[in-house]
Amino acid sequence: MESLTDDFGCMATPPQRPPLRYDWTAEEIASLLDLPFPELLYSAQTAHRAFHNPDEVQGCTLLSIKTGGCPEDCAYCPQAARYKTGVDAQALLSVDETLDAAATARDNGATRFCMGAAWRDAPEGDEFERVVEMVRGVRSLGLEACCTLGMLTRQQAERLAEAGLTAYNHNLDTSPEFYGEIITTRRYQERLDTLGRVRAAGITVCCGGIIGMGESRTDRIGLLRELSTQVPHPESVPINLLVRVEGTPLAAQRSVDPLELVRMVAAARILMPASMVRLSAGRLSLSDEAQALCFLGGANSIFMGDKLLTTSNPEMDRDRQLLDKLGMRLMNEPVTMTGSEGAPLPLSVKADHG
Ligand code: SAM
Ligand code: DTB
Ligand code: SF4
Repeated sequence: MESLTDDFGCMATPPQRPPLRYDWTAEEIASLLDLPFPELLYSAQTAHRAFHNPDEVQGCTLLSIKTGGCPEDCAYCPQAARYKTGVDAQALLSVDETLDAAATARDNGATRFCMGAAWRDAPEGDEFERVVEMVRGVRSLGLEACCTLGMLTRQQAERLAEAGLTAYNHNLDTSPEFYGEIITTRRYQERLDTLGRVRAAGITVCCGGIIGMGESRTDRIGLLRELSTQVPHPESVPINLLVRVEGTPLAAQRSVDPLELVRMVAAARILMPASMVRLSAGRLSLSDEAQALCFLGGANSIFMGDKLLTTSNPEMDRDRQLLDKLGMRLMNEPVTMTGSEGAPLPLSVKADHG
């Protein structure tokens, strides 16, 4: 890790790494979310600094490789065929189109490239083979490759692993109790089953959720508990703020206080200190100050580029200015996946902690 010496020559020694815990209770998580803000941020910073360089965030770029026309009914999603959201369905992109976008993302400073497809289940046959080629290509560009293709079979997970897939994104989105209010076309257990297959194939897990869908604090606690009691923890935990899209059932949801998002990020950081906590969808509606608080709370990744999958994201220049203003920078190398206790560590931290 680069020296944490400040301008006054004071050495900020990284705090000792706490052992990772997998037995968090709902009561403990509730107490964390209820902490006075200064205490919460102090605890999150302490956890963050033990495992990560607090001045760095990973830049990830998303590409929708297959857009719209999805048969599922996820109430937040602009790509569900049943909602009139103005998203035009688009067939699976070619390998070349995808790799061109990945190369551009890399040139812009991203170290992780995430390919999203609006499928309920990953398909079999030619389309799947094309995705496998994409994964190989993205890896050969020196990027981490992440896919989110819906539910996977064991064989599909193994094929993706062989191709070098770094991570598979499959979100639990919310608590088991609230899930049925948001999605009726699949069960929570089906999500967990796919996550189990991803893990068994040796691919790292990217799993998180969304706030702002009308869920209660108890539901946020339920989601955090599901995530933080997985063994091992998901290596990557995206925290999304609902992007309210006209035509979806959640278009008119009340906006969430950004400080609630900061609390969610900070709690995720404390519960899963070695994981990457990703400040994901919804940044366009956040002030610079709110994003800075999320970074202080332990978020260490953003999506870069003016588009997420189908909705907008801050322009790259705006993010560069934000990081500059904060004296922060993008990680310049991918994150290794072989840290202590099976958790991922940025290469820079690994070098320092052995
Ligand atoms: N079809 C696949 C699936 O559902 O797993 C992959 C694509 S899906 C768009 C990936 C994730 O994006 C969802 O699980 C959800 O967490 C997030 N997402 C989708 N629409 C969103 C929105 N409007 N606001 C915030 N997050 C959203
Ligand atoms: C995640 O948790 N958020 C990203 C990524 N994983 C695939 C997707 C956000 C999508 C936001 C809505 C859209 O742009 O369509
Ligand atoms: Fe389909 Fe995924 Fe959107 Fe749900 S979140 S409607 S599964 S694309």
